[in-house]
Amino acid sequence: MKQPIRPYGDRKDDGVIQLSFVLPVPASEKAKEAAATVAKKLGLSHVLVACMEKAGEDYSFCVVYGRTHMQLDYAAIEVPTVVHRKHGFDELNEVIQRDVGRRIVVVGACIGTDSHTTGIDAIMNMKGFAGDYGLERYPLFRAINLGSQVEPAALVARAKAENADAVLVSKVVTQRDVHKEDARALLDIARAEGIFEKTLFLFGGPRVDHKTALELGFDAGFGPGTKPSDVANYIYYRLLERAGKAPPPQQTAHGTQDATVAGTGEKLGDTL
Ligand code: B12
Repeated sequence: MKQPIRPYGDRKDDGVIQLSFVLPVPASEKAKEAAATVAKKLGLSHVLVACMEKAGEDYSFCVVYGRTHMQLDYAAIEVPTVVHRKHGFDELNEVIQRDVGRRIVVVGACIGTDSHTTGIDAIMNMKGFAGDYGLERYPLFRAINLGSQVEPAALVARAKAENADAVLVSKVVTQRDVHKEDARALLDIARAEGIFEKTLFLFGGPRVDHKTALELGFDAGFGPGTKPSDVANYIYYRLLERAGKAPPPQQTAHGTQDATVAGTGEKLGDTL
């Protein structure tokens, strides 16, 4: 069934949207008219330049309101998401012991020239993120965090040497799509080194989503708000899948949480 929607600002379906952008000219009445023209050329009506500020010597930053008649069918939008059942900390360790029978080895890094380690640290370091323990804290994970500015070849080499189950790749800087370039290079090296097929490749960062990661050739993508337990559970279930084992029974001593979409906390019920 169709579900038509339209953006709105004041009253539902009024079509009002807000744009902000920079023009490479000093702030002035003429620059305001140029900003309004940009909005009109984008197809907006009832255009209002709500604010224009100096942004450096020869630049202006502006906020513009306008109306669009565009409408879209929300029901027709399909987005792949990482879905998995979610076990609590103790229970996950128990089921890994029971079903995998050894520690799961993960090797991660922030690759290329990127020095933003907080994302990969949030997932891997003992302390974790948002009250959720990192992978180092799980007795049934062996988490090797190589830190920042790691060349893709070095990450692949370490993963190969450790016989890693999963490689965790983080990229924060995305200017000129460098995140995609580095990510593709890493997978090419993994293929050449013969570890691509047998290893899980997870891609994460503020501008990464599951769809992008799949398009690049990764097994999954994780964006802002991802918790280490999302990643731990995802890896466990994918390893079970790859081993051809059925998902384990739903309940154990500690109880089983509902499945969630990684990073959103959205409940999905028993999907696995
Ligand atoms: C802190 C910070 C820095 C610190 C980093 C310190 C460190 N040790 O990490 C320092 C000062 C070094 C820094 C430097 C630079 N920075 Co900086 N930095 C930031 C800042 C303020 C916060 C980033 C952060 O810590 N986020 C918190 C973490 C927890 O969030 P996260 O990375 O999204 O991680 C989560 C998820 O994405 C996911 N995740 C992430 N990775 C992975 C991996 C896997 C496998 C999985 C499963 C999940 C996962 O899980 C995490 C937890 O939920 C941002 C702006 C902002 N407010 O976001 C700019 C920002 C990222 N920096 C930016 C820039 C441009 C730079 C510099 C290039 C600036 C310069 N000209 O020198 C340099 C780059 C240096 C380099 N070589 O990389 C830009 C990037 C723009 C872009 N899109 O490319 C930003 C967005 C600022 C901006 N608005 O311009 N920066």
